Amino acid sequence: MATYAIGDIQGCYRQLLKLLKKLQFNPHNDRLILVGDLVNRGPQSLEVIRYAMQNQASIDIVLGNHELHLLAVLDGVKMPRPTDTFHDVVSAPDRGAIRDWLINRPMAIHDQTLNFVVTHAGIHPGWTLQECLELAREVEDVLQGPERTAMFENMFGDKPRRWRDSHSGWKRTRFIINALTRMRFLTTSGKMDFEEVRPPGEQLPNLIPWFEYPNRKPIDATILFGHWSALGVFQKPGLLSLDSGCCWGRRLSAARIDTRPLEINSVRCKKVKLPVSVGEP
Ligand SMILES: [Mn+2]
Repeated sequence: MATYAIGDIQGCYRQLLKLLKKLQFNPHNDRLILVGDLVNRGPQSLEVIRYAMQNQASIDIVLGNHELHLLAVLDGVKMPRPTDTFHDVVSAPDRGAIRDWLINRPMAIHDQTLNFVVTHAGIHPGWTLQECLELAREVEDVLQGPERTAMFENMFGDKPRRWRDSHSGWKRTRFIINALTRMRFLTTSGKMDFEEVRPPGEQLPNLIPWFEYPNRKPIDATILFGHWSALGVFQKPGLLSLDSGCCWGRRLSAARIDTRPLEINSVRCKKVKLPVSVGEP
């Protein structure tokens, strides 16, 4: 039995199958963690979701920003954007089952046996592991409860940018969602930034990657995340990022995470044609 993690698939179903074949992934024996953004940008969001649903006994996912956006569209709160390519999900006969499955997926996964924690974008530097898991749970409770649609109505926006334990209401929910699914950099004064997408080293001088933030609270587990295609596959003690820009014509990557050293495998991807041109990411 092996445990693998795969980065942002973004509707690239053929590349997913190619990578699983290369890994010799066996859903009856092995386990697979997907770091979110299974959907959108690529051509086959519906097939990716259905594959994860059909194999949910062996596949765990965390929700990414694109799943939350898709859910907001499925709930009728948001219109699809011109760049969205998940119309196959929106018009699928099983969209209700897909919505019900997605709203019951976690925002964070902590595996104590293998000692890793997974979120789509990372862990805010001001949070301990326990705080991160509790805050993720707060969002999961709203997603699974009667306030879900209201949450989507209040989810979009960049503020507040600074974490306070005292944040309450939708401001609090929005911050947690933004930190778990959209964060890349923070300013030197501790505000999350959502504009800069380039890799560390190319950013504006007042920005610091979340994982390099001074005095970041120690996390006693390896943090697995995606979302940052320009960062690519990136390994440091306690960190593993896996978004290697599949839909941007780069690679779809997997790590075997139950053995050391972590073994990385990947397959090449074609750049997908979007309905309107958009810059990476
Ligand atoms: Mn993302």
